Amino acid sequence: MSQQQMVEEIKGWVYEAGENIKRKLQSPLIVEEKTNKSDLVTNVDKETEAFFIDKIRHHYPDDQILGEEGLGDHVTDFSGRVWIIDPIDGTLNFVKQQDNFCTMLAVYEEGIGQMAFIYEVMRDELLWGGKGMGVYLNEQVIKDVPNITLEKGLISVNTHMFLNNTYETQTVAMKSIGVRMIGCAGIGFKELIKGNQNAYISNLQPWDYAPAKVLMEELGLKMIALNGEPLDLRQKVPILGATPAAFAEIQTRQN
Ligand code: 2AM
Ligand code: CA
Ligand code: CA
Ligand code: CA
Repeated sequence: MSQQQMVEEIKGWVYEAGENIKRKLQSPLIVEEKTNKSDLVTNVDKETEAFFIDKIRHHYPDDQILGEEGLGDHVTDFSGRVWIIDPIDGTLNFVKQQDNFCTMLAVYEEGIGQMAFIYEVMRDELLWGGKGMGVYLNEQVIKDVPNITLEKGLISVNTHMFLNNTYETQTVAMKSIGVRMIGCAGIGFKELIKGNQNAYISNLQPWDYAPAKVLMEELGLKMIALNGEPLDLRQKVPILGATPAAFAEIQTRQN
């Protein structure tokens, strides 16, 4: 199967997952706390992860699966093909707003991103693409992302990092024209890729940033770990995603 055919197949799964999520929002959610009151999981997170895993196991039985809710494999080794799933990204928004969340999926091979899907279900906005195949917003190709400077754009920062001034995020944010805190990593990166923001900074798990990394690399946008470590899909890291111009300015401030 060609990369193009595989992408079309996965897009079908993502749209189907979106339809299921919207339908399930019409019934009461079963909500559980994970580590604290702002770290939640619902039946829809688990059911959506199970939905993707079922599709992957059926069509690609030899592949490894890393899913946030733990229904996949215990992946320690990123050799071969690995699927990375964030079934509901922005669960707190999903529970409190029934809006501002995504469902996300990435396919990596030998640790290198090949395809990615960030679907903002309630806006019916699917950002998708792959290595060497370009990036699309629904059916519209994204050609060049405007290289917005730190001073001329809006920046998106994780609330905790901003309030604690981690990595001088307050100083960085004050240089920009405004700060946005949407509470959903997928949307943070999506707005950067759409040219609506100059950067996004947050403490993230692999499933939060893996899809955006594929799409951003394809578009020449920058992503690094702010702790200076190489990006490793095994752990939570402080992530900076940015336009090249904003990246250079923020990097200078870190040093
Ligand atoms: P999630 O909803 O899939 O857990 C919220 O600021 C954003 O950060 C969301 O994209 C959320 O993803 C992510 N996030 C990562 N680690 C988190 C945590 N421990 N608690 C809440 N949100 C977390
Ligand atoms: Ca979560
Ligand atoms: Ca997430
Ligand atoms: Ca999630």
